[in-house]
Amino acid sequence: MKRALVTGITGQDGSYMAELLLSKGYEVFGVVRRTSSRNLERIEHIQDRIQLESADLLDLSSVMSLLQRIKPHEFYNLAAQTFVPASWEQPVLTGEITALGVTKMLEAIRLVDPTIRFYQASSSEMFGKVQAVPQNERTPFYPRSPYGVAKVYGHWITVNYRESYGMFACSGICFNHESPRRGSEFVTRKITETAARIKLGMATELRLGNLEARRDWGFAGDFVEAMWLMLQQEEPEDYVIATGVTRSVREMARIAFEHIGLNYEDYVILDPRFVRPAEVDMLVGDPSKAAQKLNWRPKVSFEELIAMMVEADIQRVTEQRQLQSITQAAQQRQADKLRKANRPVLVR
Ligand code: NDP
Ligand code: GDR
Repeated sequence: MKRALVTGITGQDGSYMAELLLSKGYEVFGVVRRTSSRNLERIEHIQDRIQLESADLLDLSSVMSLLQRIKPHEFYNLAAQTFVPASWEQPVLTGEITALGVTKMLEAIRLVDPTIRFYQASSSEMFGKVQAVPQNERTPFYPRSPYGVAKVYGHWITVNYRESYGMFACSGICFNHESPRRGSEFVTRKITETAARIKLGMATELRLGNLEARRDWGFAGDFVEAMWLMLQQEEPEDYVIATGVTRSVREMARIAFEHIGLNYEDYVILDPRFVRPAEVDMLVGDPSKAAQKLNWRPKVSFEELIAMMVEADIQRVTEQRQLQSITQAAQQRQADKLRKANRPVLVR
């Protein structure tokens, strides 16, 4: 039975990757970092089928001991500080995790077992101020944020370990990919979640930054398949993973609101707090190498992706609201009981 180690398993891609590996019969190990409260919502449904191990990208020895004990065949490095605006607020931490963290993972493999196959989660943010349209594996990088700069380092150190030590190390240069499990701070999920709250009367407005930014958005479930395929090839190589279609944030908002019968213009407010110090204006990938060599194609369209996310958020917000009203009703009953018994009531 093949064994795989996944960093970032509590994140969006980690959860889809774990599902994919389980479906292919792998024994799946996931790296979690210690937190004071539980953070396993995305993998709760598969928790009894995977093994969670404590380690951190900042701590080389913790990863080395894992590799010695687990002896994985494949290593998917999906962990990073992933939120671009946070990389201006915490540039050093972003560099330590997202850049130098990759060297630590590669060093751990080199020292423990250099035959372990390694996947690095590179990003279209490396193209930043784009030098060609569309972007492919040969397009020069011009990152526009501390996050993008850190990803360029992570990318080249992966190439370098492949060339220096002959390791099977690949980078997937992935364009934006989303899902109902996307973090709420990223623009797609922020839009679908707030649209759902507006529809259900729990919010009245949606504050956004640059509506004209364009991205190549795909479905995370499709993208993890490409990552897995890269590690099944005879030769380690880097691949652009994208849909090849670019859309603006404005279009994204329009389609999400239309899906629930609303007009985005009635709710969206431009808020300079969400405008970035340096912006990536337009990204669109050329996935032809992945199509030819991996036989990979995205299955979910942009419209299907938005519909999937909006529907999931409507269901989630409805459940939250029901839970809230059940709790409020129970509190009210308890207060009434105490009042009847002439006992003091705690008012919150
Ligand atoms: P998420 O933000 O959803 O998940 C990030 C994961 O990294 C979380 O599990 C987080 O753990 C973990 N992590 C962060 N810091 C550390 C650390 N020091 N040690 C161990 N684990 C850590 O990201 P995605 O799933 O969206 O992205 C996966 C990877 O793909 C990332 O490397 C990202 O940069 C890259 N990428 C993503 C794209 C996208 O569109 N989604 C596109 C291109 C690249 P915790 O839960 O504890 O915070
Ligand atoms: P990105 O994703 O920076 O491309 O990084 P994000 O969804 O945060 O932004 C996309 C574009 O939307 C514009 N935007 C806003 N963004 C956010 N978050 N909030 C807003 O209110 C808002 N208004 C407009 C942004 O300016 C930007 O142009 C994601 C992450 O997953 C990275 O880790 C990954 O590497 C890249 O995708 C590819």
